[in-house]
Amino acid sequence: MFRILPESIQNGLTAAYFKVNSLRYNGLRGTHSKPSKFTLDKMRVCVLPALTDNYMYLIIDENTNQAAVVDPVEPETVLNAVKEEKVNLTKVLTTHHHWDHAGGNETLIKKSKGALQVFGGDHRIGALTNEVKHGDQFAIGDIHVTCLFTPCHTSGHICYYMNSAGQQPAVFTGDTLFIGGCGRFFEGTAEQMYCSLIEKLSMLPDQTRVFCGHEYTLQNLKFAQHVEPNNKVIEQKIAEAQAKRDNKEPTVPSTIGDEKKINPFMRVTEPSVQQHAGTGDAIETMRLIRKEKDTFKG
Ligand code: GBP
Ligand code: ZN
Repeated sequence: MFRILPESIQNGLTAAYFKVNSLRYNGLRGTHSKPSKFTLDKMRVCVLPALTDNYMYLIIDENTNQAAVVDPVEPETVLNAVKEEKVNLTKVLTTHHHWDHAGGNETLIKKSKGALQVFGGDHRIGALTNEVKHGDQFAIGDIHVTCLFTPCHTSGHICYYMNSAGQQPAVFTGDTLFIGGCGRFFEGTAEQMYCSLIEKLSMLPDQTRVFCGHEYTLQNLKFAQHVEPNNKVIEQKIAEAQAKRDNKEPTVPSTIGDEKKINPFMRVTEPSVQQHAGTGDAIETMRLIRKEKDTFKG
């Protein structure tokens, strides 16, 4: 029903494809991961590595050739990808105001040929044109986007949930949900992160692809294993992630279903995680494991 294949594998172009594209997108500079592409039926997602461990995402509706970019901190890389993919970029989706996510907005707008709308949930986001709140919807061609208000890492954090008639959805989670972990509580409480992760993101369909803001997977899974040493799915996910990182491949996307099996912050209602925290209360568990992770060295 649903197909998700890195296109390099799909097309049998592997190394050559990556080399050409990483040179085009990033010049000769080294990057933390190779750029990659995933086709979710009619929705194409280009994973664009930026800075030391950030991800930007170019999302393309293949029906209309309309595109949006999530957190374009490196505008030059984004514009090269737009040119390469021959798409019409019309929207910027900002997850939160931190400079490593929103810091490229103004330059991208100046350098971009067409007009761009900038979506986000916080006044501190540069060049904001469309302030959004929980439940707001808009479209990228035939792709439907729903805004999920997920405060805690920052007080105005938004995740973007996307689906396209009868096809596998995706969610862009910024610094709220990482693979195997979550963002630090810079501007919020354990109650808010509980609400964001358990009452909102966990309710999305299990097959929803998760594209997060940073490549933190291996560090996160080390902590996950410390919390649940007997969880075999974590062990499996570490092996998969390690194999990808050995090839400089991104570990995104995960799925909501997988996160519910491995991510301690998505599992604060589970007895095993509560036992580690030494409490029977899920919100208290959230508070305690986040506090422990703040200084966890692995
Ligand atoms: C690591 O490299 O493993 N644990 C990280 C350390 C998001 S970036 C870096 C870190 O703390 N990263 C932040 C985070 O939430 N990590 C989750 C975790 O440690 O479990 N940022 O760049 C961060 O949000 C930022 C920018 C912070 C502006 C504050 C301002 Br103001
Ligand atoms: Zn952040």
